[in-house]
Amino acid sequence: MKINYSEEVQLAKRTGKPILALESTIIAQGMPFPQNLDFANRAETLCRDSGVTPATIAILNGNIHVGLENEVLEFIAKNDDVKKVSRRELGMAIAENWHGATTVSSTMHIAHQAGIPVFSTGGIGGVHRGGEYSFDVSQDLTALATIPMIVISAGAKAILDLPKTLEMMETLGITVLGYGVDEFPAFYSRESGCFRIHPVSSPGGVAAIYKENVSAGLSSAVLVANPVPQENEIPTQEIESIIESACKTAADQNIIGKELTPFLLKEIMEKTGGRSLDTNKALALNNIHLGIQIVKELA
Ligand code: PSU
Ligand code: MN
Repeated sequence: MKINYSEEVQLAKRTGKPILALESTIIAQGMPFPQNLDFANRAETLCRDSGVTPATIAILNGNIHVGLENEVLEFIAKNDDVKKVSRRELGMAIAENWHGATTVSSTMHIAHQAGIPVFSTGGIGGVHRGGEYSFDVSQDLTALATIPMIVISAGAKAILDLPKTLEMMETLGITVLGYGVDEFPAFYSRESGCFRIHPVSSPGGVAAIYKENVSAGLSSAVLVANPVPQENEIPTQEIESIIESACKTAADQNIIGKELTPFLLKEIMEKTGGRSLDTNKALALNNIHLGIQIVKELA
C-alpha cells in the first residue's frame, strides 16, 4: 500500500516527533459543513500547539493520505462525493480512484501501516440496538480486535446497545480502560449504567498497559474510554428519548448498513437543535487532548 505523507508528517517521522492519528469520517459523514471544518481545524491546531503532529487520514483519487494539507482538509469537509470507507472498502477505494473518508477501522489499519500507534476519535462504532436481529455490528470492533494500537474514544456511541458492545469487546479480547472512571461513558453522556470498567488515571498508566500488551504479543487494541467533559454533556435522561425516536425513524425509512450511523447522528443533531453537534465536537477534542498526552508519554 502506497502512503502519501504530508511534509509535516514526513518531518515528524524523520525527527521522531510525536504523531497523533485522526480519522476523516467524523468530518465528512459525522458533522455538517462548515462546523466539520471548524472542528477539523481546531483538532489540528490543538495538536500543533501541544507539540504533536496531527496525521488526519483520508483517500483522495484513490491515494492514501496520512497528514492533510489545508486545502485537502477543506475538500474532505465540503465535498459530497467523499465516500465513507471502512476496512473492507479500502481496496475498492484505491482501485476505483475514490475520494474517501476513513472510519475507525480503516484509519486504524492505515495508521498502523504508517507506524503511528495512537489514534483519537469521537466515539467508536459497536453493536447497534436490535443487533440481535439485524446483526449490525461495526467493523470498528473487529479492527480493535486485530490491530495493536491505542484508540481514545468517548466510550461508544449512545445510539448503540452499550452492554452488548461491551460484551462483544470482551469476546474479541479488546482491552477497555476507563479514563478516571469505572463506568463506560455513553458518548453524549458520562453515564451508561455499565460499570466495572478497569479505571486508569494517567497517560502513563495507559502507555504502560499498551506496552505490556505489545510485548506479550497481543494483537488487540487498547480502547481508552474517556468521558465527555461535564460542562459539555447531555444527560442520559435528556438524550435517550431523542435517540429512541431517531432509531425508530431509521427503522421506518429502512436505513441500514453503513448509512445508519451518519443518519442517526444527523437526526439527533436536528432534534436537539444542534446541541448534540456541540457535544460531539467537545468530546472529540477532549479525546484529542488525551491522545496528545498519551502520545508524548509513549515517545
Ligand atoms: N465518532 C464520531 N462521529 C463519527 C464517527 C466516530 O464522533 O461519525 C464515525 C467513525 O468513523 C466510526 C463510524 O468508525 O462513525 C462508525 O460507523 P459504523 O457504525 O457504520 O461502523
Ligand atoms: Mn454497521
